[in-house]
Amino acid sequence: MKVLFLEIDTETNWVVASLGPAFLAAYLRRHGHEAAFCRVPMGMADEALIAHVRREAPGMIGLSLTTRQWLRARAVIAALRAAVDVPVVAGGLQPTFAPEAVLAHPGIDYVCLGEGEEPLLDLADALDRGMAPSDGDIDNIWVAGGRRPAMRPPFESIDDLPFMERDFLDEHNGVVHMTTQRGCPFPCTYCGARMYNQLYDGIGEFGRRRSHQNVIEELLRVRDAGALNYVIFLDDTFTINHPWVAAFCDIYGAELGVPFSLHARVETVNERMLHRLAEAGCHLINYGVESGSERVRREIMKRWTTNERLIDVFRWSREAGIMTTANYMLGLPGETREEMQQTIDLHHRIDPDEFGYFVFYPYPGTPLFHHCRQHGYLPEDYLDRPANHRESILDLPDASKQDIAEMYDQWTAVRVANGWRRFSGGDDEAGRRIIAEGIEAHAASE
Ligand code: B12
Ligand code: SF4
Repeated sequence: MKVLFLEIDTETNWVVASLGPAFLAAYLRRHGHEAAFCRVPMGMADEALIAHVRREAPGMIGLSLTTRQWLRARAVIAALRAAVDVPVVAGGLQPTFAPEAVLAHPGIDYVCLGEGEEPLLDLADALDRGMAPSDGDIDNIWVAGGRRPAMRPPFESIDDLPFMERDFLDEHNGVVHMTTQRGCPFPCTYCGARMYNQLYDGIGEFGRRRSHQNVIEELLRVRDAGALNYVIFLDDTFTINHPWVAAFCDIYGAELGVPFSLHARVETVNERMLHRLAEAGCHLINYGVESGSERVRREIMKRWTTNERLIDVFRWSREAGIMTTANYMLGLPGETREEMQQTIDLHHRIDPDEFGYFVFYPYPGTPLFHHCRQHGYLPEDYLDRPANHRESILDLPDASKQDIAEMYDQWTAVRVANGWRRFSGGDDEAGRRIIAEGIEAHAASE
């Protein structure tokens, strides 16, 4: 059977690398099925998508959904299903942690809970045999109108999974995406990803890592097939296992040595590791800073690191020759306006090369989602509102929507000043021009 995966874009100016579907497609192809990919960019007319789906004539549509994608996805699927009769299965974070809401939507026939390789294969096999599965037939697959299915354990050795299908990943100029692990051991209360641990609690260990050989083999294969110029490691926390990272640095440095970036938590790195990573080719590390208030991090987010540690790690990274990105959040329940200001103050002290700032949105399944529901901070119709990171969806007692919007604007001002400083090289005229061009390009893309 042919499974057509749709990637529902929610942004005009950047595209998402469809890692989940790239894994699923590889698994389906290994087992004799066909897999195709279709990006649904903003502005794509329903008629164009319908025509494309008719041409592809899939036996099933696969949707991979984060929370942000859900609102647009359900409209797209409604239009598609009105015209084409093809079963639709949805998987990923939103279907896994808000399955009832997703299945309540006409047009979605099945939801896959958690890891999708084996359940999707079972579903494709069943449909191929002409058997529409019903309640309880396939573990992890929740049939519309049925009951929550049993869960199978996570795939035991992720080395046994086939490598991602690169035609799903929108890669150009030898810049490639990689994952070396699944799962993150930390307990951050806002994090959608860490909820997989809970989903598999008592069923199997979700945290797994690939062997070095397996990772290097995939990269060598990419290099042999074309170009390999830069590797983006998208693991939640690349640096959690020091012996693994040390051996990786040796092997990667010797066999590949092309520059790479990764995500890390400051608690999981030290000066020595940063130097080893730099020698192996590490060019950029994305760190989650999240808040400048130790109280907010400790009491609200369950992140216990100190501001001093954050400042040290950014300095050590710079000294090792690694560029840094810091990510921040604002507008969490219980955070005051003063504490949001402390985040901007800390930003100036750690002085990263680049940064991102996001208004908090409570993702389904997370402790902060339940907290917001219990306290009435989240509006009843939250599923019908966009899940973006520019304005707050919450009605909070400690900071108003206006407070959060003003703090967001302050971040934007920091961004403009930062861009000016970085790109103008001190030349004011050049800085003004770059910012004007940037604003124009951004306006054109909205
Ligand atoms: C890499 C990454 C990105 C990349 C690429 C995203 C992508 N879709 O691949 C980039 C940088 C572009 C990105 C951007 C953003 N991201 Co991001 N990202 C991640 C990250 C770190 C890893 C994703 C990954 O590697 N997955 C690996 C694959 C194998 O796992 P998977 O996607 O879960 O897929 C498996 C199963 O879910 C299932 N499955 C998935 N799809 C389907 C479909 C079908 C049909 C079936 C049957 C099964 C199935 O099977 C797959 C294989 O087992 C996750 C954290 C995480 N660990 O999930 C955050 C995460 C997904 N991102 C998140 C967020 C918030 C964002 C942004 C909104 C950030 C921002 N503020 O701008 C944007 C917007 C993305 C969007 N359009 O929604 C949140 C989402 C929370 C939520 N509930 O929606 C996460 C969970 C981070 C977090 N800590 O909370 N992100
Ligand atoms: S460290 Fe990152 S991926 Fe891990 S639980 Fe915290 S936010 Fe999630």
